[in-house]
Amino acid sequence: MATVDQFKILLKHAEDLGISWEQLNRLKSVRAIQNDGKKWHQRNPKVLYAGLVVLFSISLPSLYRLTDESGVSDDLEPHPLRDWKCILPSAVFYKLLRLPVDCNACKDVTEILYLNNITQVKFTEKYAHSMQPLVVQDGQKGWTASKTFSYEYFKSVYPPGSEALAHVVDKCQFFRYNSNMSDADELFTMSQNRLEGKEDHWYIGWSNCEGHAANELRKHYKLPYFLSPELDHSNTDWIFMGLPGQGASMHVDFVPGGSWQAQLTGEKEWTFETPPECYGICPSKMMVRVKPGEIIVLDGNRWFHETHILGNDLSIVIGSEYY
Ligand SMILES: O=C(O)CCC(=O)C(=O)O
Ligand SMILES: [Fe+2]
Repeated sequence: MATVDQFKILLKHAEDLGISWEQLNRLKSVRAIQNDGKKWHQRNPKVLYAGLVVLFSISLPSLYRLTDESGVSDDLEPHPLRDWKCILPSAVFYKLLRLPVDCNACKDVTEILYLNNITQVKFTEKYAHSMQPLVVQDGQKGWTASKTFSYEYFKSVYPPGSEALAHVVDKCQFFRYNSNMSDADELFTMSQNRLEGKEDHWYIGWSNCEGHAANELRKHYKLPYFLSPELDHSNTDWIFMGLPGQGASMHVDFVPGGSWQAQLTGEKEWTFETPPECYGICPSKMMVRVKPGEIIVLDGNRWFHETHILGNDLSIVIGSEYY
């Protein structure tokens, strides 16, 4: 077999004889020698690229499990996907990595539908897995949450210095959005002025991954009546709370299914934007104002969405996922 140096000398002779590099390159034997001289990654760039993509897709979720997944204790079982809702850095990666939406799923959606008295069968068959966003106006029938949940109530469920609060701070997810607030500890020790909107704006969300507090909260709400128990696989619920003004900025979720969110106090405006691959096929933008007593149902994995709190009241919602 020729060494690299011998090969170079051969090339030089060929050049002296007026044989061009292109002509030489057409010879199979020359291409084989060139290939022999290359490192494995130079010879197989496509395999290398595919491997990197697979590795990245596998390791990204694992990274998030290590750093962000709620450790769940007591009666709440951990679920690898459950607690990924709207994780901001992941949302940025997910925007790049998400699978393209099949635009047939949104081509017939023209507006957000208002429904009342919808049966579990109809909801499951017609809407549960669709891209049609809904507002179920009688969704909180029989709940006491809208009368009970307030900033003070949550503070009493997670009193400063309590184990419940420590657990939430250490193990549950906390989304600060644009608020300068690092965890639930800070949420419940903010000044009265900030609480009342006389200082910096605040809007946050957290997952109720701590069993005892979750059980206390659940005395006041239940699985929305239109959701069949077969769709109820998530033990973790989410609370989003904050002042009138900006809520969550535009993002897509990375959760196992559709989401429901019950508006307990205040009014929240949702803006939906079509995934870019469906521009011109699906509605580019839809907006809806959700009022206390209503439940919005949406597929946040496929619609880009953002929220704003309108009116004068503190917005408090409870929600979860179904699949
Ligand atoms: O309630 C909000 O402000 C945002 C919630 C959200 O993005 C979601 O439920 O996916
Ligand atoms: Fe979201």
